Amino acid sequence: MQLSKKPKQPSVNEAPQLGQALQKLHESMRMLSAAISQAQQKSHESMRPFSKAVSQVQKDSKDFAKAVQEVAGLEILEEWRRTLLGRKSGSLAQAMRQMRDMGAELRKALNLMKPAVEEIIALKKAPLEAYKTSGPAVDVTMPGRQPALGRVHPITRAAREMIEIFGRLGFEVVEGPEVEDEWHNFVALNIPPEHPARDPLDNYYLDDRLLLRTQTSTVQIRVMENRPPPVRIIAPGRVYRPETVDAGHSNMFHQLEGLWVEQGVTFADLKGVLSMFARAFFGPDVRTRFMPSYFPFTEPSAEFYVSCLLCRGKGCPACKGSGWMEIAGCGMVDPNVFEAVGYDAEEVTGFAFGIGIERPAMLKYGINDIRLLFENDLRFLRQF
Ligand code: 2U9
Repeated sequence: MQLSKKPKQPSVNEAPQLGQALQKLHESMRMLSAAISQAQQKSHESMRPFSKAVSQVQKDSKDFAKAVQEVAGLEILEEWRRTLLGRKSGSLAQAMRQMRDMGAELRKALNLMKPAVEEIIALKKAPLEAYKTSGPAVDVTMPGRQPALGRVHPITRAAREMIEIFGRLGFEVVEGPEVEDEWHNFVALNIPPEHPARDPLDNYYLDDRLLLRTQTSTVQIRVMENRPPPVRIIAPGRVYRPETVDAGHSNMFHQLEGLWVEQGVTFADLKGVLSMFARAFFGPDVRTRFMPSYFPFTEPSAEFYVSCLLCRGKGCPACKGSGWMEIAGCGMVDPNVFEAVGYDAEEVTGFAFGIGIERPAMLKYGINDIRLLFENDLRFLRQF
């Protein structure tokens, strides 16, 4: 935190010189007391004309020495200056005017006392004056500012939970580029040139070769191109598709795709992994079902549903009365995909799945509009 350069409120006995000046004052007070008692023993000093002034100095200097450390205002300091050094009525000033008649000891004591008092007043005055002209730098009585703590975005939170669950099942996280070529986004995934998914209007092409990836399968293709089986990986990340944005659709969203390739991997393993995932993520009571489907990169293919979390399967507007919500697509990796990456489809089998992260996150955290996730409105984000 950058503090202003204003002086801080002067504290008692701040300057080290003040301590020394106070010692000098005490020394002069001791000398004064000694000189007074000496003079009293020698003669009837108390009857001398200056004795009244001297005892006033003795009293005032004692009070001053006691009080000065606590003085925190210029007015009070000025009062003390007048009491001791004031031209007309200051007790020390008056006593010094009568010094000619005094003995050497008394004179010495008063001569030491005057500069000590002056020094103390000057030392106290400087910070008080600085404080008066510029005010306090910090109001130490104010409550401190609450540090603004960041929070984990609900998408990140959901992705981390998913990664953790698949991690327990032995899946490794892999990442890859968001700008892809047609080979990794389409060709290697068995999506032929005439397939509607490759329509330029359904993709964000950057030029005639590159596009923003539409799925994170591209990362899994890259892994298989670079290492032999077995692989057991998940690829979380952003994907892009031109969509009309509404409460349920965004043109950028997040996916977590999984791939397990090894000798003897079956559809039963796929069902087991996704069912375990659903129970771990949504709770032990969630029910699951697989429905036949079609994707170019898997054969056979299925859609994976969980019982509606809002109506618990009874049927509501959120699940369009069906009691089920689709959260993933999946299937056994198509042999053409294995061929594209140089894996032997006679040797290994594998399953793959794709989970959109937004939908399960919205179901789990009770978010009814996908746009809330990307508007960065703090009133929304602070709720997580
Ligand atoms: C490789 C081979 C096959 C991944 C798969 C799906 C089915 C799927 C959707 C779910 C919701 C996309 O986010 S979504 O809109 N995904 O339906 N994804 S099978 O299949 C692969 C992946 C990698 C090498």
